[in-house]
Amino acid sequence: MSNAPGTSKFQIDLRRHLRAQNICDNLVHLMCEIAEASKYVINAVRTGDLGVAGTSNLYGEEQLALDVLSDRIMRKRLIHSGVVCNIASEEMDEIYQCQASADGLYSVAYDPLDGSSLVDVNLAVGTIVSIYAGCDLLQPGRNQVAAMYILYGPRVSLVYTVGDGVHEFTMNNLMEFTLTRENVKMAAEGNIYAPGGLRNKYNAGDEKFIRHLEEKGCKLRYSGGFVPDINQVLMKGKGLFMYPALNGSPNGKLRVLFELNPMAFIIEHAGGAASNGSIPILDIVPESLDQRAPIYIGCREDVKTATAFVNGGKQEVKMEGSFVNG
Ligand code: AFP
Repeated sequence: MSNAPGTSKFQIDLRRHLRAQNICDNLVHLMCEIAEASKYVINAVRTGDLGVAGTSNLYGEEQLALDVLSDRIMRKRLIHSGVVCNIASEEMDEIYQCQASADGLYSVAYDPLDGSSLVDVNLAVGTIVSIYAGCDLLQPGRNQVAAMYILYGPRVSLVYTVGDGVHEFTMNNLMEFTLTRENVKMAAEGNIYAPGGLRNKYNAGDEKFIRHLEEKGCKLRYSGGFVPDINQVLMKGKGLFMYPALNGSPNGKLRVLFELNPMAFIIEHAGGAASNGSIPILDIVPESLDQRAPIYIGCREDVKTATAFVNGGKQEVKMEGSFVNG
């Protein structure tokens, strides 16, 4: 991408960068609208009510006022964008139809405020968005045309891919998103790991994998927020996030449509991998809006090792550092 005279690469705003991608104007418009909506979510996070909403979501989880407000902000923006056919939200029980025709339109699945229960202890949270062409939202994640997340941390950053590289933008003092990293790439193997869920509910293979990582000297880095934890693995380029199947929860906790597919699309386009322990996340054919799956996501060699342990292909490392073939 060439820079306009007098501008450095890092003064490129989101709209200009999107226009340089090989995508249609409607998708540029949609992604810019989502970025605009995030500015109102930021305000809600920083000043909004931290109480409960008195309602529950499609998983039966109690909704916070922030969940409902953030969802309303995102939904209103998507409806008025004029380029959306169907909407699915982690905070809504069913698909919301904006328009019946599919020509030139997109469907969006989003988690408006992932990690909302962390806001009251001032930890980072985020918005996660998955975009498909047409009206069908129950497609394999590999069919996404775009995925993005906005991370509300010490700095507000936005990361997107439309299938040609992964790019990071940071919000400046004028609340504009300007390019800060282009074509982010992950190393083959990492040195940090983020283990979700209760360890006393881990299966044997996952426990052995964790011990393997500790034997390697990997550091545990886990905040309880999917967006900051994935962002750390991606931006450091060296790590793995996992939320495995647990005893009593064979599909783990995280949601395929709203969390796993968009993050897997981004991580794969940065050279990483994402698996449910058997197949790539992006090859899962979703059967319902609320479908969950175990996930191992990050450096491709680490994901490969995790799936080997999970499927009994490797045992724990002997003291001298060689695997006991089991
Ligand atoms: P909330 O959105 O209910 O706060 O849950 C956040 C989350 O879905 C995801 O952001 C984290 O990775 C995961 O839960 C953490 O779950 P555990 O607290 O069970 O580790």
